[in-house]
Amino acid sequence: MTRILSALLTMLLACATSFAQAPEVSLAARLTTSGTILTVSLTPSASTAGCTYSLYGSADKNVFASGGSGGRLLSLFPAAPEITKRRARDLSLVRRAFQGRPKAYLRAQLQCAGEQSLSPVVTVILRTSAPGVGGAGAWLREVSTSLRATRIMLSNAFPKLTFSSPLALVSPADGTKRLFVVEQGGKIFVIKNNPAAKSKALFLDLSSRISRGGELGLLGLAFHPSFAENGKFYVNYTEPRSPGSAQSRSVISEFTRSSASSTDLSSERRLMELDQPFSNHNGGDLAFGPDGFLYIGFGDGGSGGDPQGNGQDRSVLLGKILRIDVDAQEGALAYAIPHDNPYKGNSSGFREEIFAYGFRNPFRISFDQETGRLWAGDVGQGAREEIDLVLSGGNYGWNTMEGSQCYPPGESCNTAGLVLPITEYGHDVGRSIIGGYVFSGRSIPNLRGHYIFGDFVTGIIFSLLYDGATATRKTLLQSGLSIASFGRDEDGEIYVVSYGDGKIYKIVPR
Ligand SMILES: [Ca+2]
Repeated sequence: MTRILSALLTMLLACATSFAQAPEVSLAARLTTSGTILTVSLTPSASTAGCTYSLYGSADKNVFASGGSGGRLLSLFPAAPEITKRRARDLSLVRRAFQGRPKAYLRAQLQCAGEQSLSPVVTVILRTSAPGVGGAGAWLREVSTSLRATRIMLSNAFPKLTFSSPLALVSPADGTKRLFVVEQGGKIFVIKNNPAAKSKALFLDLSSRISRGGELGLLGLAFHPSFAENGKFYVNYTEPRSPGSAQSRSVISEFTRSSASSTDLSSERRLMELDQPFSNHNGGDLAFGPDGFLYIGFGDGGSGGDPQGNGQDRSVLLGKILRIDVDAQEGALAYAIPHDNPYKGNSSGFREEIFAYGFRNPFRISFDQETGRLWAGDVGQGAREEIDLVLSGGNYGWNTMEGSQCYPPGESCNTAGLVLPITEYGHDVGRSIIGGYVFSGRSIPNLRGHYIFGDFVTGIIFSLLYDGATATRKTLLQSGLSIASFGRDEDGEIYVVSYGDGKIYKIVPR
C-alpha cells in the first residue's frame, strides 16, 4: 500500500493503451561460449507500452505443446517498446534452471491489459562442462509437468455497484453467501453475491472517527468464526490520537451487529490501541485462524528503513503478526494470550501477543482453509516484494533483510535464524505486493490449492503452488488494475478489489 497516489497515476497512464489482442512476439536466445551468460531478445510486432514479458523455461519441450505458457517462470520484466534484451545474470533462477540439462526450451509470454500472446518455443543447447554448471536438475522436469497453463480473465462481478476506494472484500462464511466490502473512508457495505446486485446496505459507518489519507483509514475486517450465532466482527482502523491531532493510532475493535445488515457504533469494544509514529506502514489486516484465535498484521510504524528498529524489537507490537484470544480476557487486557504463543510467559520483556516478527508492512494476510497455513504479503522498501509462510516465533528478517537481500542494499548482514520469503520479486516486476488467498473454488480446477496474489502498482496477478517443499510461481494475468486486495467467497472463488475504479472483479476461466 505504499506509494498509492503516485502509483495510481502511473497505472492510469500505463493503461491508456489497450489491445484487442496483444502484439505477436518473436524470441531469440543465445548462450555465450562460457555457458554462463544467456541473452534473450524479444521483438514485438507492435508497440508494447505498459506490457510485461514472462519468460518460461523447461527441459521438456512437451510442456509447451498445449499452447499455454507452460514451463517454469524464469523471469518477468517490463516490455520495451521495440526490442527487449535480457542477460541471464539479470534473470533470477535461469542459471539454476539449466543445471545439468542438455537442452533448455524457452518461451516468452507477452501480457498487455489482460490480453496475451505467446512466442514460438526456442531451444538452447547447454554446455554442461562450463564452470559453475553441473549437478542433476531433475527438478526442472518435475516442476514443468505440474505447471500446465491456466488461463484466467477478470469478470466485473457486480457491474451495477461501485465503491469508494475499496480496500477489502470479506465473506462471513455464515451460510448466507453475502459479501462485505470495506472502504478506506470508514464504511462497510454488505451485498448479495449476485452479478445482478444493484443495492448495497451500509453495515458499519466509522467515517466520523477515522484518520484519513495515504495509508490511513479503515484497513481490515474479520468475522468471528461464530458470527452467524454471536454477530461479532473485528476491524482494524486508524484514528487521530486526540481530536484534531495529526498523529494517528491503530485501533483493533470488536463490534456486534444490531441487525442482519446494520451495526450500532455503540456496540464497539476496543481490544487494542497502538500509537503509530508515522502515517505509513500501518499493516491493517486481521484473520481468524483454524485455531479460533485472531491474527493481526501491524507494519513497522512507517517512515523509510524502519528508523526505530521496530521490526526486530520484540518489546513492541509494530512490525509483527499478533495472535490473541478474543473470547477471553486476561488481567488488564481486553483479550487473552493463547497458551501456546511463542513468548507466553517469557522473561525477556517480549510482548506475549507476538506470533511472528520482522515484518515491514504485512498489509494482507490470510489462512489456507484446507492446510491451515498462514500467508502474508510483506510490502518491500526499495528493492524486494515478498510472500511469507508465517510460522510461530519466526523472524521474517526486516530490517536486517529486505526479501532475501541484506538491508541496506550492498551491506553484509547476519542471516542466521531469519526466515526467507517463500517467493519474492524485484521492483522491475512490481512495487507493492498484495497478499491474497488460496483458491478452493470449482470454477478453475487447475487453480485449486494455488495461492493467488498480486501487485498494487503493476497490477500483475500471480499464482503460487506450494507442495510443502517447493514453491512454484506463475504469472496469471497482467490486470492493469491497482489491486488493493483480494477476496474469497464462501465457495472459495477469488475476487480482485480494484482501488482505482472502485470495482470488484472475479477471477474466472478464460
Ligand atoms: Ca522478510
